[in-house]
Amino acid sequence: MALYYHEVFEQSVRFGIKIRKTIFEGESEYQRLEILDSDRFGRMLVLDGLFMTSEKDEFFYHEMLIQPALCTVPKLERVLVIGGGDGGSVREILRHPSVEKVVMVEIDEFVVNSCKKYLPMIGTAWDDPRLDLRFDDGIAYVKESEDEPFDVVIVDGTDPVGPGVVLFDLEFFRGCKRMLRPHGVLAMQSESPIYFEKTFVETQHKLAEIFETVRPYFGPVPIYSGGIWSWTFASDQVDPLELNEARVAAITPDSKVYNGEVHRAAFAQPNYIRKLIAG
Ligand code: SPD
Repeated sequence: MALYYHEVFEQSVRFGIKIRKTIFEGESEYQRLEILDSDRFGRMLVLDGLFMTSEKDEFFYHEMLIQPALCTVPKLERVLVIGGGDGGSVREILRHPSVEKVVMVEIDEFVVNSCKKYLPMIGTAWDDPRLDLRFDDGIAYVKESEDEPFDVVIVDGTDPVGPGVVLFDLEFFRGCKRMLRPHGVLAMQSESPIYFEKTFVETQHKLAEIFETVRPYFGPVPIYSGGIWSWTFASDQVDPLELNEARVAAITPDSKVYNGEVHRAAFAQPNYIRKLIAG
């Protein structure tokens, strides 16, 4: 008999993926973690019953979270990642040779250790000497850290439920901005505009209170239901459509999704999204 794992959204939508077996399950003080093996997507990470990433589709998410910011920021040396426990984001960042240092602040060591063990095909850059991995509270870090500011801040968090809610707070966004150099760019995952419409819209509005330019961008992520996923780009000085063509050309041959055309297309806004944001 086929066995499906269902992500249930507000008791109105069920999205199911056929599972071969559970490889590992456990619980930290923050969340419940499962590593599943599926027919279609290979190994998958599930946190608190929500699909996070998978071996076969992770590039849709990680390339699009990282590359638009890194291919537009004028100077690219220091990058901060909040969250990102599976390692896909730091892998994408460390593809750029100009990056000198990546500070990754992940609250849950159990997620990183489990992903290192069971999803090594996603986090392939854990041993890169440019990575400074810290197990700490990202909210406190951006509020209090005395570290040198960054060229790019990436927020690779979970959905806005339980502990993930604070990653969508204005105060957190102010902290992220505090950690950015004046020419810096913030890029974050900003949820499904269909299922998390309120979070998506409020995120645009909150960021617009503190950044000159705020632009959502879109793409598919097959294991996230709703058809399209959103990320958001925010900066005081950088236009998201002014690409650093040399960086784009350098990473395009080894990217599965990202190239200059995909970048530009991702920033196109359907009319219903424009209306949502305009209120
Ligand atoms: N619906 C899931 C949204 C989770 C976004 N973050 C995933 C983490 C992958 N690094």
